Amino acid sequence: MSVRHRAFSGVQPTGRLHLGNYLGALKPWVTHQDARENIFCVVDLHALTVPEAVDPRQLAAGSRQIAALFLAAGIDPERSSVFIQSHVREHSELAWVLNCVTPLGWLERMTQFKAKSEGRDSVGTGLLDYPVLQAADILLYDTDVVPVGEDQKQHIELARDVALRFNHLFGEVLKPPAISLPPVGARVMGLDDPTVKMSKSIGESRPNHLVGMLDDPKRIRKVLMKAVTDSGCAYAPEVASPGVVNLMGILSALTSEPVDSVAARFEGRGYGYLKAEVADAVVAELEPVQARYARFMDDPAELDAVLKRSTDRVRGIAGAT
Ligand code: AQP
Repeated sequence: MSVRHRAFSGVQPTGRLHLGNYLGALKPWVTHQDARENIFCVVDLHALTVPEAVDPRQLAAGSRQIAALFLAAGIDPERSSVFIQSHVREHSELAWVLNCVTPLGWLERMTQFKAKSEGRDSVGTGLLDYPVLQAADILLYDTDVVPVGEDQKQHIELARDVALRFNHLFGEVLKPPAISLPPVGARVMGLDDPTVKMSKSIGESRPNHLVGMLDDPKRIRKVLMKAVTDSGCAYAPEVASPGVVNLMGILSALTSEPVDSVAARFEGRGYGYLKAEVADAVVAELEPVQARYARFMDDPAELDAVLKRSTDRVRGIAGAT
């Protein structure tokens, strides 16, 4: 009998989930759901690392909403575990143990820490320590593979290094994990500025930056039709501008049509045609997700039951570690 690889991944309950979160994480989780044993976590403790962005009255409700979105996206709770990080205390406990073996210099080098701490008067220790808590999340479950977007590559490499260092000091205890990136959609760029990653925090102040997973079709179409491109009409991926490459990547990730084929099909036509087709594909993909989300939110008892079953299941693994 073949042993199935175990996958672990998480999403922070901060802001509204967007197309980048969906194509970089949720959709690939669903695609590979049968091939792996899956543990998916709403990482609410990670959200505390930027405390000024957290409304304590909203955190629990926001975490449930993200869990409902996992399910609405197609995660089947019979085949995959879906739970909230702070409900399993071993995440914090292992993070402390791992803190004690992680050199400070490793954390100071993390590009996400540098970007998120830049220009701030005061930075909480939690922001620096974020990747160690993430390593604990992963290593707690003997994870083989971590399906994430490209922005998480450095953090997953750090989790590997922490596991290897721990094992070097104390013997073979922790399994060094591998990263799994989707072939397209691993880095969805901002629609108003395709040189930066689509990001929840930027989306809060710039309305045309992102498409939210729960946005209505009218808004989705409006934002995509306004997406920044260029004044030409070049589609070949090696010469197309970043905005066009981004739109073709979104279409390819949604329809599985290779980017080269998308480029060939649109050659000689204006970008408006590409934008309209991307908008149709995004609406067609998200409408059923939104309908299922509404059903989960209408049935809090069912959502609670799913979360409890998963929490009980993963606690067994976490406790053993
Ligand atoms: N633009 C993206 N393209 C592809 N994948 C992405 N992910 C995030 N942005 C993109 C992936 O989504 C998963 C959840 O990540 P998270 O909850 O940690 O979200 P985040 O990285 O905090 O998301 P943002 O939007 O980038 O938030 P801020 O603005 O707070 O930094 C991960 O697998 C991530 O790779």
